[in-house]
Amino acid sequence: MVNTIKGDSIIHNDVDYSGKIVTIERFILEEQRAHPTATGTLTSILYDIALAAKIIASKTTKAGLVEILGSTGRKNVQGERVQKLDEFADSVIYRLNDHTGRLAVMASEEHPDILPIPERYPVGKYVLLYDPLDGSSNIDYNVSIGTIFAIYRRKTQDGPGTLEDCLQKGDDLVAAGYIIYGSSTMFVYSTGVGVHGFTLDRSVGEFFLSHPDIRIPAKAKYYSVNQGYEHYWSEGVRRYTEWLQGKNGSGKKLSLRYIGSLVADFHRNLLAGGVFYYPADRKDPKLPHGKLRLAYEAAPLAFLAEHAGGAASDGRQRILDIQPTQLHQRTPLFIGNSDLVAKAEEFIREYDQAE
Ligand code: P6P
Repeated sequence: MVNTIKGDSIIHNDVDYSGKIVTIERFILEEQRAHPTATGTLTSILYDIALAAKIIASKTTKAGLVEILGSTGRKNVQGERVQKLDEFADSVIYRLNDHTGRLAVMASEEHPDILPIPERYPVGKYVLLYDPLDGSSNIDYNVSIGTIFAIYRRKTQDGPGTLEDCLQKGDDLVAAGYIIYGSSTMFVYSTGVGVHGFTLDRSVGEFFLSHPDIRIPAKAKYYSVNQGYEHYWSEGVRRYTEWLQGKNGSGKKLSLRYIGSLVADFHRNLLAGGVFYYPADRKDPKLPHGKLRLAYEAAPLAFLAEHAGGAASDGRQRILDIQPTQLHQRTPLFIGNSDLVAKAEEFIREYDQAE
């Protein structure tokens, strides 16, 4: 498949989109046509997620106005306060997908166990894992937040989907993406053939192709890490950060940008070039592997990073090679420009004890 942008023409999968108003539905359908064996089921799942995104976006842009701010008073499996918008996003995504017959099982950051398809509905051949509203602690401060999703084929043959279906390596992803609810609402996804961004036009309620074939710029501009935890970092991570800052004659000239909302930090680095990292640190003995979750945060974003020409590692191995053993397991994450991710692995290899 050839994806090229020549001058002002946009050609993807040999379809020339120049000058056309390309909705997400049209683009996904064209992509489906490029896969002769495609049945359209994956296409429909992506439509359903795009619809969920429009519904969630309708609330995130008014969060300050409607009674949806603040916390439900409950705590999720991570022990974090569940914000009302979290709960709303979680139920919208589940309810738009539980009856379609396209999924065998789901799993969400907000629920301790897998989410079975109700017995009254048929099961399908795909698995959907999602973080309904990542960065939700930022909701009350009007900071960009996001939804992250990962789609696999089921591994079990039939019947209700199982935990095994949800514990798959990122290398086996068939599609992944995120929605960022910020100054504009964008839907960014990949099915393994390029990474493509769509921007929501609220006036018509449509996502339009705005960022075809996203590639991480070769020259990175930013590094993104919570410097407030510096004293908890390993020697390797500390030296890596100094290298990124241009100390000890590294010659790097990167600016620090850290929003504290994973999707927003990742999105900026994807478009501008940079590296985001949330390393293992010693600030919380209960979180020896850092704060971010593998299944529905690190792995789907790693899939996108790689298909945009970048890389993602836990500091020692490729994120997509990690075989999950628990649904909510956490992982250190270094993600962005390949050379910067490789450099992180180099410092960790040289200065940190192997676990
Ligand atoms: P810290 C938000 O709560 C989140 O899960 C991610 O979106 C974000 O990257 C990270 O936590 C920020 O964590 O410890 O830097 O506040």
